[in-house]
Amino acid sequence: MTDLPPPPPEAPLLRTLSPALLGLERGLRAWLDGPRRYPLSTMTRAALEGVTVDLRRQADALEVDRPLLVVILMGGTGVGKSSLLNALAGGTIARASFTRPTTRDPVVYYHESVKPDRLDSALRHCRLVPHDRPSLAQKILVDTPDLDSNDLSNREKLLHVLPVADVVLYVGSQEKYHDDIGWQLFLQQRRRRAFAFVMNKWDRCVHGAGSGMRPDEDLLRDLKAEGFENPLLFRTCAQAWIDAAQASGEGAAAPVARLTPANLPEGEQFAELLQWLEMGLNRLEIEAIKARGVGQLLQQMEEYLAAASPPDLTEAATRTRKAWAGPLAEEAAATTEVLLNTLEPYQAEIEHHFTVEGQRRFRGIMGGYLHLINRTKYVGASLRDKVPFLPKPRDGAAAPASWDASRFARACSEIAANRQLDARGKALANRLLVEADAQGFALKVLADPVEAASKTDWRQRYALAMSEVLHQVEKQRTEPTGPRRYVQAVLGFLADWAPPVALVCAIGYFLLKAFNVSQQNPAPQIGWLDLALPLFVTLAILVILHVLIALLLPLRWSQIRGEFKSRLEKRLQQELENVYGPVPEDVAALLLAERRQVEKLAGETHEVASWLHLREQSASVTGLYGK
Ligand SMILES: Nc1nc2c(ncn2[C@@H]2O[C@H](COP(=O)(O)OP(=O)(O)OP(=O)(O)O)[C@@H](O)[C@H]2O)c(=O)[nH]1
Ligand SMILES: [Mg+2]
Repeated sequence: MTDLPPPPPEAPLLRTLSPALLGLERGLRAWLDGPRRYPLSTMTRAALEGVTVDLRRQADALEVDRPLLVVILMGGTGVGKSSLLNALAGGTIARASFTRPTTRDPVVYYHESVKPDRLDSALRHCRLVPHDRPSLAQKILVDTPDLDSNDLSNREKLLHVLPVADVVLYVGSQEKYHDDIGWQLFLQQRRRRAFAFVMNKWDRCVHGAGSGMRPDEDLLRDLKAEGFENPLLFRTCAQAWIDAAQASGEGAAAPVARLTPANLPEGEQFAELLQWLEMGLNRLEIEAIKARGVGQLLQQMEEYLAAASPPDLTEAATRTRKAWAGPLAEEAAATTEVLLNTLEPYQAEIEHHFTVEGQRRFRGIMGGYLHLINRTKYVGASLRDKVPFLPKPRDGAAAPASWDASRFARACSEIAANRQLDARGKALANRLLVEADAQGFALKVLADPVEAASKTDWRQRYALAMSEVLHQVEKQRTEPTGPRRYVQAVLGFLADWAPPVALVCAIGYFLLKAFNVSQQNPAPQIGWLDLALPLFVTLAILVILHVLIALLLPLRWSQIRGEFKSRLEKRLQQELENVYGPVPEDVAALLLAERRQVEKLAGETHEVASWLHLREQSASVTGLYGK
C-alpha cells in the first residue's frame, strides 16, 4: 500500500479514500481466490466475501465530490415507517395502512439532481421517488418492508438494502420497539453503521402507557446497556403530521414550521427529527458518518483477517519431528522384519549367490575346485524350480535363474507390500497424526500431506533399498574391510599358490622317486599310492583351504541376514525420515508464508484505518454510535 497523501485543506477527504479502498478490495479478493493450505472457516470466508463487496460499494460511493448519505427506516410491521416517510415527504409517497404487512418493496426518496445510475445497485431497483427539496439534496431516505412479519421475503428485501445504509433510523412504536428480531438485527449492525431511534405513535405511548415504564425510557435504558449513552431518540406522531399536511392543502410543499397538527402530545419531536435530517446532517456530519462507516468496515476486516490468520506452528513442527523419530524407527524395524521374511525362503539361493560372488576371486586350481563344489552343493537351489516334486516356497518371489538383485528385491517388496506393508502405511500415518496432535500441531493442515506421504510409492522405495543393501552386503563380503581384508588376502595368496606348489612338489617328489635309479635301487617300485600322491596332496590342500575359507570367511545366511537386517533397518529408517520427517516443518513454513500474507493485508488495512482515524472530523455524530 502506498502512503496516502494528506488531503489538501479543501479537497474532499473521502474521495482520497476511494482508491485506497479499491486497493484493499483487490488485495483481499486476490487473497481469497488464491491457493491456501490453512482452510478458512465457512463463516469467516462469507464475512470476508461480504467485506470485499462493501469495500467496493464504499469506494464507488466515495468516488464523488459530495457523497450521498443513505438513511434507512427499519422496524417491525405497523410501527409507522411508511407513515413517517410520508410525513417527512409531506405527502403520500409510500403506502401506509392498517393491513399487516403493508410495504412490500423499499421506497427510495431522493433528490431529483441525483441521477438514478449514481444510486447503489441495491437501491436502483426499488421504487424511486424524486423530490426537489434542497435541504435533503445529499440525503436519500429509504422506507423498507418490515423485519418481523410472517412474510420472510420482506425481511430478505430489507437485508438486501441494509448494507447500503449509512444511518439506520430504527423505528418503534409503543407496542413494538424491542422485539427480538429487530433487536438482534440492531446488535448485528450497530458496529457497521450509525443508529438513530424513533418512538412513533407517541400519542399512544403517552396516553396508553398505564402503570409500566414508558416505552421511550425502557428503550433508552436498553440502549444504555449496549453502550449508547446519549442516543438520538425522537418521539413522533407521524399520523398527526400527515393529517396536518393534508389539512393545510399544500401537501409536500407545506413547510413543517407552518403546520400545526392538532392535539400533539407533549414531548412530540417530529419537527426535531426533520430538522436533524435537513440541517443537523450537514456536509461535515455526512463525511464523519461516511468515514466512520468505512473505519468500522476496516476494523471488521482486520478482525476477520485475524481470525483467518494461520497459526505459527514452527515450534510445534520441531517438537513433532522429534516425536516422530520413535514411531519411524519402530516402523523401519517392523518393515525390515516383513521384508526379511520374504527373503527367508531363498536362503539357499542367496548363500549360493554370495558364495559364487565371494569365490570369483579364486583362480586356478582353487577356483576350479570351488566352482565344482558349489555346483554340487547348491544344485538343489537351482533345481527347485525345475524338479516338480521338490518343495517350493509358497507365495514367494521366483528367484531369477541368473541372479538379478534388483529384480529379486522388487519381487520380494511386492509380496511384502501385498501381505502387510500397505496396511502398515495407513496405520503409520494415523499414528504420526496422533503424535502430532499431542505436540499441538493442527491436524487439519497436516492430515493431507501425511496421507500423501503414506501414498508415496513405498514398494518401489523398499525394492530399491533392498537391492542396494544387498549390493552393499555383497560388496562388503567380496571386498571386506578391516581384519577380514587381511584374512582374505592371506587366504587368497595361499589359495593361489598353495595348491599349485603342493602339486608341483608332489609331482617332483614322485619324479624323484621314479627316476631315482641307484645301485642300491636299480628299479624303483612305483605304486598306485605314489601315482595318486600329487592328486591327494593337492586335494588335501584344497580341502584344508576350503575349510579355512569356510571358517574364516563364512558365507552363511544367518550371518548375511544379520548384516542385511541392520543395514536395511538403518536404510529404511532413513527413507521414512526423508519422506515423513520434513512434512511438519514444510507445512509450518507454508503456513508462516500464508500468515505473512494475511499480516501484510491486515497491515495495509490498518494503515488506511489509521489514516482515516487521524482525519476524522470532530463533528457531532458521537451519539449515533455506542461504545
Ligand atoms: N396512533 C398512531 N397511529 C399511527 C401513527 N403513525 C402511523 N400510524 C398508523 O399505523 C398504521 C401502520 O402504519 P404504516 O406506516 O403502514 O406502518 P409500517 O411500519 O410502514 O408497516 P409495514 O409497511 O407493514 O412494515 C397505519 O394505520 C397508520 O395510520 C401515529 O403516530 N399514531
Ligand atoms: Mg410500510
